[in-house]
Amino acid sequence: MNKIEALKNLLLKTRKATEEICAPLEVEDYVPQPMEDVSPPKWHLAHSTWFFEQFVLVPNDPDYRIFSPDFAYLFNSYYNNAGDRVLRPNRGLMSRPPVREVIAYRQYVTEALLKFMDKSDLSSEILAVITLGVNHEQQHQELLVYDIKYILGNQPTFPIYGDSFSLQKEKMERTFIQFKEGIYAIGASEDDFCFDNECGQHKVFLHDFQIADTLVTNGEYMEFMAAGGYGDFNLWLAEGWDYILKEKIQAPFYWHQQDEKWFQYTFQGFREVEKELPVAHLSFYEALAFATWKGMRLPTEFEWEVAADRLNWGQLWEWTYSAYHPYPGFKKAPGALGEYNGKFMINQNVLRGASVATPKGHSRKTYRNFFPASSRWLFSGIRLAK
Ligand code: AVJ
Ligand code: FE
Repeated sequence: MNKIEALKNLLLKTRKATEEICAPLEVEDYVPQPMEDVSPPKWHLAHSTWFFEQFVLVPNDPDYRIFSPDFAYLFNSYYNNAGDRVLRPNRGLMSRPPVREVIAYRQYVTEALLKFMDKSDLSSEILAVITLGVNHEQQHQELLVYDIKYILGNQPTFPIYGDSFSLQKEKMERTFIQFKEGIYAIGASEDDFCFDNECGQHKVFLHDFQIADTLVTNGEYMEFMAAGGYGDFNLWLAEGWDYILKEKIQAPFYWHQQDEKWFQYTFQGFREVEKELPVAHLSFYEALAFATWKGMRLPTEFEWEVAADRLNWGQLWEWTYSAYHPYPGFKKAPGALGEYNGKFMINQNVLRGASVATPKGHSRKTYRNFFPASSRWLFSGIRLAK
């Protein structure tokens, strides 16, 4: 199969997978935005489509006719180079266009892309933007999972989504794997697709370190809670302490206490917390307070990358104690696509690994995910280091 046929297959598979994630939803579930970080599923379906329309078809395909002149305003996320848009907190106000029109938009753009890709004169630059569009849609598949969980998991009835995206029990004994101090190569080699934020291989000096081969479990986290972890300011960063007081946080997100027992909302419904599962839905602040209570710390993103081949990873994104900053030699693309990652390189922490909600093949050991330290609705967990 040639390169273009392979990309067409991947595109089609990715477009279908996005719609499959939404299949268990009722039409009413596609619209609400219960908090600013959460986008309506309908918005994700349209925005991931607009990305291809705006950055592949409009600039490159003279035969393409725009589906609707309103959609750039409605479904542009944050690209100042692509013009004005509905502000993020207002995404849930759009009961129009209806879901069926967004589905039609998806089909229209997918078909136009496949036709466009049959033209013989596609440059490697255009193929790179289509590949970026596929990876972008995969990122939105994962965000869809977070957002669907938030939409369903904050309703009084705790509706069931289904068996997908469930966590597996961690191995019960933990080993700390040792690494020697030295100079290590960090970053993607750029032979295969990588995001701009992980490119620019460079060297980093690391001291001796040890890193856990398992994630922290619910059982261990309940010990921290029972020991008064949420009440001991000595375990917390000042910002984290202020945050848990202000938000009245006493447990991971989606946890609820009933008759001395802890329950959590999962995609399979409201269930008693299982001790052997990895603890999830924590802010960076909580992850760090737990590590501090253990007399340990969180790995840096560089330690994580050096250790990755010897770790079991992929259930939950792992908070690192590394700021999301550009690598040496970071190059920002000109124009709108330069806004993709670079402008967010401030006040966020890097997470490494992948989660059960990450599409297969999307992540890799050099992949840099990033969220503000207070984020809890993502599928995040804790790996200890020392
Ligand atoms: C990498 C998950 C932080 O949520 O904005 C989606 C992914 N980038 N569209 C985000 C993304 C552009 C990004 N995260
Ligand atoms: Fe996006």
